Amino acid sequence: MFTLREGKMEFATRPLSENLGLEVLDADLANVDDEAFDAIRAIWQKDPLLLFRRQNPTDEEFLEFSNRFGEIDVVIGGSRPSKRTPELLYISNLFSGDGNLIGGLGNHELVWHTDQIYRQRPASGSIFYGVEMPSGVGMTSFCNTAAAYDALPEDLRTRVNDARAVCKYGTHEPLSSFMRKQKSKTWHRYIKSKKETKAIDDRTPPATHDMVLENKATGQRSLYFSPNHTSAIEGMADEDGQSLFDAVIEHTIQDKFIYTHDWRNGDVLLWDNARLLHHRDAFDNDLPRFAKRTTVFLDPEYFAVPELA
Ligand SMILES: O=C(O)CCC(=O)C(=O)O
Ligand SMILES: [Fe+2]
Repeated sequence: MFTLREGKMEFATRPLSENLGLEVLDADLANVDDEAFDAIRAIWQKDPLLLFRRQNPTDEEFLEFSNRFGEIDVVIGGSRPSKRTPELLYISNLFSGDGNLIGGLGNHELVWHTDQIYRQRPASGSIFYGVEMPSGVGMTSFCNTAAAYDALPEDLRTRVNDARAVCKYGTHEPLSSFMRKQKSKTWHRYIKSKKETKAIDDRTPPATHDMVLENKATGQRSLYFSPNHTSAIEGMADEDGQSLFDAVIEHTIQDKFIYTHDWRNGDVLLWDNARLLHHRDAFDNDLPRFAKRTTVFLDPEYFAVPELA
């Protein structure tokens, strides 16, 4: 049960792993008042990944909860917003009666990435409600880039501190040598029409971001990058940029910074893209999987926020 300490509401939590993640106990996201919200935001400030189990919010309740953190963005990449409510992204491999997929991202592997980094002013909080989720497959892993920043060797830290990455949605020319070998894993292969590919490219012009973010409230620093959406390091020749970027990726994506989530129906995960990378395994397309996601502009008074306006 939640408790009151010094007059303030607090939720009990338990760690999801040694590396990151907290499960918040006894919270009902359909019924969050100001006090409960303050308590949840304080926990999210401490840990980049929060899990709430056994949730069942209506769309209105889910949007209302998300909106407490800040304005909800309408995602403009290749994913599919719900037709009725564009702030709600459907992530699914299910088809509707008209033969179209009801959501985006299908059943394929999603390589390590951060959401929205390809926008100049990214909404950095992702709130993901797993409605119908197969267990043991299609698992989603998270990598703690705040812990990775703290563990940087001195020389790499100095090099990355001043670096700015040029980000382009699912770039055709990824900087990372790992991604260069995996070019077929970008979104391009899933979109058959040239017209749609061009439309996505046109509405996602390049953006440039500091590779190190700082939370002004807590002083915590984190690495901010996305292997699949980065095409260059500003002001650096391709070879030098690639050697820096590859070194940062190799340092960051290590088991000691990673938690892998095995989904259950009704799980809601809050992840902060300013402090996490994430990855999803492929899964058998016969298994139905359906989730709803919002993407929110987190408040810079409490969170590290890329590219403050
Ligand atoms: O399907 C998942 O588990 C994660 C999908 C994803 O990368 C996202 O919603 O940003
Ligand atoms: Fe994602």
